[in-house]
Amino acid sequence: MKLSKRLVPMTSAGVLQCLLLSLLAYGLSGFHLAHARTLNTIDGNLTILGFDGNEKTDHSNAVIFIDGIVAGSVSQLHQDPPKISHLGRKFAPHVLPLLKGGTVDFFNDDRIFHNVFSLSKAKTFDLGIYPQGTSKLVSFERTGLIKIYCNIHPKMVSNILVLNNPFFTKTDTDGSFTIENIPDGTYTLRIWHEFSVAMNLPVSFQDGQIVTQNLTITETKKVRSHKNKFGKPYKTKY
Ligand SMILES: [Cu+2]
Repeated sequence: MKLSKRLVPMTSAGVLQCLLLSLLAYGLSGFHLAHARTLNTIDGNLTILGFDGNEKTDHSNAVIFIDGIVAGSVSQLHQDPPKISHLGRKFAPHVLPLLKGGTVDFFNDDRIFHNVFSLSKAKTFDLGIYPQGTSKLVSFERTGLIKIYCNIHPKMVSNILVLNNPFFTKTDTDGSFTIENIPDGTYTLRIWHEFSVAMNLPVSFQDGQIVTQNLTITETKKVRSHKNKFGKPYKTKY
């Protein structure tokens, strides 16, 4: 059968029908675009194995972050700076992931004087010795690991991991983690832990996916003693 190539003049009802179909098509494509922009989530559980290969009871203090996303958000910079407490001769938190350009409030809430210093490449500073109730702010402009120490008490240690984008989190005691609002793309998922070798693996997201990734790392490094701010051994052991 031959198809007619004759043009048929459109009636007003035909024009209306055509308009409705166009609107419907536009609406659908608009929905599709909005859907494509839906952000993604990664969640999962991290298991930490000790030196002996046995599972630890505490799976916290691992930093899980996504490398390769250009930071489009600086919202974190407008929040109150996170605090590092000195209470009971301990820096707390022991691990702090931080967006590049962020500030940390080193707050001495202990009953004794403390010092805060770092000789790390990404940030070298010395806040001097200061008493209870005193705060000192430090900004971190370069990415990397910054080891924080007290020049009086060698056991006071904190680790600040300065990162390029806000897509990071820290594991809870049970090892659970979630990172939300991740744009579509293929990136590198990185896992940092003080006593393990860094782990990297590719991860892809598309159309509002929830990617579940269960991970296992093993402790291979032990606590190392460190020098005081003058590069000399500590005289005290507490
Ligand atoms: Cu101290």
